Amino acid sequence: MREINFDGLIGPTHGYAGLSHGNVASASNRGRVSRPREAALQGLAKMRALLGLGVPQGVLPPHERPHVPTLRALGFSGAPKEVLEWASRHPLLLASAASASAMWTANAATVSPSADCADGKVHFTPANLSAKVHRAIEPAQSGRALKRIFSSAHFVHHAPVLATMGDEGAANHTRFHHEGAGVELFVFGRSVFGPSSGATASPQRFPARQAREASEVVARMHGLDPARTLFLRQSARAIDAGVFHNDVIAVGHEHVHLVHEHAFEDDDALERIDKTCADFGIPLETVRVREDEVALAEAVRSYLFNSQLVRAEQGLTLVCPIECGEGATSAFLEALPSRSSIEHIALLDVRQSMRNGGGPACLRLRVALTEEERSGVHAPCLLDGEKIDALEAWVRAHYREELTPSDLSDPALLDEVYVALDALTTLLALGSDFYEFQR
Ligand code: SUG
Repeated sequence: MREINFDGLIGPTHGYAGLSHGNVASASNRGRVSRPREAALQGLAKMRALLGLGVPQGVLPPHERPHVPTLRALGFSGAPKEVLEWASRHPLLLASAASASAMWTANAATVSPSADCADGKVHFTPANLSAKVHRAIEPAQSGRALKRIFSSAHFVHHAPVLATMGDEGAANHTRFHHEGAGVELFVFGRSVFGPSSGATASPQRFPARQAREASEVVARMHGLDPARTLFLRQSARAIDAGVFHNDVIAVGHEHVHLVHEHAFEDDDALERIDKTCADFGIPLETVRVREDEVALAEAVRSYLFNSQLVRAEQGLTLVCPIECGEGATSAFLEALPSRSSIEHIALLDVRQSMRNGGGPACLRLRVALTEEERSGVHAPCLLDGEKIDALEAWVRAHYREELTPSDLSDPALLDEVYVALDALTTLLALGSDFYEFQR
């Protein structure tokens, strides 16, 4: 079994609208001029770097934005140009319908590898992302893309969980494994039926997005073994510090768990993970990061825990955002290889995405597949150097250098996006009915 990272290709309307209350970077960069071309090229450079490390890489296409059907559903009627003009008088709604947030594919779905699922198939559940208006419009297109790319009999696709049960996908899901079946950890911040028993605190400053009940639905749908599945509550303190997903405060892969001491609400959380892994022969190595090494605020600044932990040709490697090269995080990383089985540290520049609170790990969806399952994946979405060259040329041909909030109602932008996405469906052989505007 081999893990493939499916990165979201950053879309042409990448911008900073401050849409994610609780996400410190999103709020603090609101209104800033964005650089869509640079953003997409940074994303592609990350994919190339991962390939260079010997890690297989796939791509998920951006969504159609501004999404005119959403604007119509919000009451803005008329021809597309009139819709944009009317919506421009409601900037937050227009920005929501134009957001390129589908780039953060760690939120596209939860994926369970076949080894963990009762029927021996790979299971996908698109996240409903119901906590934020701009993200709640993603699940339909994400589900369509996943079905198109993973379409053989090896794959099972579920509907998103009921929207009142907030589900943010793989960003709150970690899998530990050694050989064969793994242990799957789901992290939630709230319960839809009120505070869950044993909870000592609720966040005061920022909302919790993930509902425990949603994680439980996903685990049942995927046919996971309850003995190998854990549901743990994220700490209110972390959420209030700006940790809006668990992947902002912990990262796990194979038998290694890099985790902040304040990630979980319950004191025995790490012990429970350890014990469950031990029960199934997984020799878990927990790297518990203390507050006095990397404070929560520093973790949110540097995005240390939003690094990708990957099995590279050179050994276990932590692929970090370039912001980790400064401050207390930098000192911590220098010493990390001497205290863990993480052998190498790589720093990558994804600053355009980082300014929206999206680090390297947010930009990818992990899909672990056997050789046979991999042969059932839509091959044009699996990358090699040549395909990345072609995608870079596509970005250079179609993306604007800069984008301001007022550009979102420019009818020319809509035309540019349609031309670009039409060309992309050819490049990735996704068919001529992949996007709604094509139908
Ligand atoms: O949902 N930011 C995203 C960042 C998602 C990060 N994903 C993971 N942690 N896996 C979010 O908060 C900001 C968009 C804006 O403000 O324009 C935004 O949606």
